[in-house]
Amino acid sequence: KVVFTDLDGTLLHPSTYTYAPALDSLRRLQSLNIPIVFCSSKTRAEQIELRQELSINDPFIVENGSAIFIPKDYFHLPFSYDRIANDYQGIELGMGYEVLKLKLAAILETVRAKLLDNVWAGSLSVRAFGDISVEDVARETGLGLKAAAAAKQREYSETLKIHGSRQAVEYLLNEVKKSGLSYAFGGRFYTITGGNDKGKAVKVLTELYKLNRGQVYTVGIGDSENDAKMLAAVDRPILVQNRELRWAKFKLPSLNFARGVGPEGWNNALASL
Ligand code: 2M8
Ligand code: MG
Ligand code: MG
Repeated sequence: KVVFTDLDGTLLHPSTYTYAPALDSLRRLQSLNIPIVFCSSKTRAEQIELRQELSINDPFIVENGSAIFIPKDYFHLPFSYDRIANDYQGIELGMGYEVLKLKLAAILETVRAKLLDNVWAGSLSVRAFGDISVEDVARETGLGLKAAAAAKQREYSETLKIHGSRQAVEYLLNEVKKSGLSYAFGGRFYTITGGNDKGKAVKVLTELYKLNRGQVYTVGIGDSENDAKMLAAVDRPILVQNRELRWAKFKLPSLNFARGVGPEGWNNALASL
């Protein structure tokens, strides 16, 4: 078995970011040597911090499927890796941050011009984590300053806080898609990437597990819309409850619904597995 897990709102509580309620199941999986693969919008810096805290040594997927990092000597790779970062071999599926930012700036310029010209548009405000201070990211997210600084270390994606009329927001998101970029809603913010998604990264990593370890049974666990493609790519997809005690709306056959918000749902779902 391999467990692919989202972080915010799933292994981590949607408002407090605690993983404490999940620890029983997490330790049990570790004692059974079942890999726990993070698959989140979070950056490499954020995920490395959490992996160290939890003594997790498996590969991880960053920035919404933008790149996979694999500890050296964990796998035999049938192709060469794209980069080495810390002690990890990185496979890059997404667009680099600099190029992405240029594209995004061009899109925002077009959108702003269009909105100025149109009475239907209403208001629009867009704030990018890359452009605001550590203090502002901390305020927006509820993260501490150190964690907020790690969230700002983006390599392949930008997090946007978007406010505005429905028409304006839809227009912006549509322009993002038209430009060949992708967006995913993670509960509070939008993550913009260069056309990649969590599903593709999970598929690549699953193939590597099969190649190196034979048959694998994959479990995926998430809480929101941006987990849809990850959940569609696994054998056993599970949704935990969000902060409103509801399950995100999904069109996916054979989905499993865990009772409990975030890490509590995580603990329940993986205990019964
Ligand atoms: C952003 O990610 C969340 C979901 O994972 C979102 O999109 O709503 C990212 O910026 C991430 O790096 C950051 O840690 C998180 C903080 O809530 O927000
Ligand atoms: Mg989430
Ligand atoms: Mg996430």
